[in-house]
Amino acid sequence: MTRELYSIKNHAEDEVKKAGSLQAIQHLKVKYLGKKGVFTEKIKSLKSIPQEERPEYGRILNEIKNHIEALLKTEESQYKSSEMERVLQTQSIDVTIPGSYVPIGHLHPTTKVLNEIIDIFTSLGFQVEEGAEIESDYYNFEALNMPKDHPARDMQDTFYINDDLVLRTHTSPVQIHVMEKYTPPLRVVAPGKVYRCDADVSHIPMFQQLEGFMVDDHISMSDLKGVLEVFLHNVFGPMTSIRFRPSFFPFTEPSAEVDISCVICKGSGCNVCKNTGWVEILGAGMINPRVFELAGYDPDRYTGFAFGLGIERITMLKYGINDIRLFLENDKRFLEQF
Ligand code: 2U9
Repeated sequence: MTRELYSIKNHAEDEVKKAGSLQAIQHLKVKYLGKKGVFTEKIKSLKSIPQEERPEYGRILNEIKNHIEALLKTEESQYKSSEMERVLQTQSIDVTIPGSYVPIGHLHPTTKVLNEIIDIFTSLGFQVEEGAEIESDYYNFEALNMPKDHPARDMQDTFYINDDLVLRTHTSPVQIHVMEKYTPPLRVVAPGKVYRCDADVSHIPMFQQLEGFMVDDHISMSDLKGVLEVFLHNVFGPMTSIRFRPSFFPFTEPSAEVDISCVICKGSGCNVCKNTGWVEILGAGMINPRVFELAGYDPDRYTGFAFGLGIERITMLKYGINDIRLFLENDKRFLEQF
């Protein structure tokens, strides 16, 4: 009986020796140790061995099975490590080759400039407030001293949603909401998209604005001048000259348009400044007491300044861009320059 076991052992040893590959070893593992393998079948048939021979037979079967199992294991790991050696020899990796380039995007130039502007105002203590792009006629016009049929409404060609709702033409409604919610002192900037029915090289129907205001006891035009000077010198450099020209807005009185010395020719005259040496950069003024009255603030107590600027215009002047429509074309040759 046990002779058969020794002959299986010899045959198995012979097969393992001649295997020649990892695959053949794995095949032998199944043949001898698998569910229907030679040793598994022998263990199953133990009960057919006469009882007095069974313990000795079982011990030898177990010994041989363990011996072949260990032999297969050793051979398997030897084949695996020589396969690894072969791969390392033939498929070496040059770790000095640069990785493959993954293109990543970056912020839009107007977003970069807007973030830069917001940083300047927050460093001066202004808080940032945002609001809805659809506004009522009251918040977009009436509360800003532009009653229905007032000619000042013609300054902003408006997209009407219905008789009472508009796409906001400026971010000023945000400041009205802020005044209704908080009491002075207030230092607020309101960035966001605004809409006007206008399109040419310097106008697009949706553009970005940043408006700001400061309200408290004793705020004067010199506060306005100081804040705008810090802002404009930060964006365009400390040598930039600034001038105020009298103007008119229904929500500010007095009002001014603010110019800076031309960023292209530094004031000597070019086609950007139409040979004047100056370019218009923003509008500003002292908040009209009528606006305070409508918001429920005491116009005899509080004064404040306000200003408004177009982000695309500032970006165009900062980078020397001559067509505002480039910002909306998504042409990578343009966008990759910033
Ligand atoms: C409140 C009171 C007053 C905001 C102001 C301007 C002047 C202005 C334009 C600049 C270029 C708009 O983007 S633009 O076309 N804006 O000239 N805006 S003062 O005045 C306010 C705002 C809110 C409660």
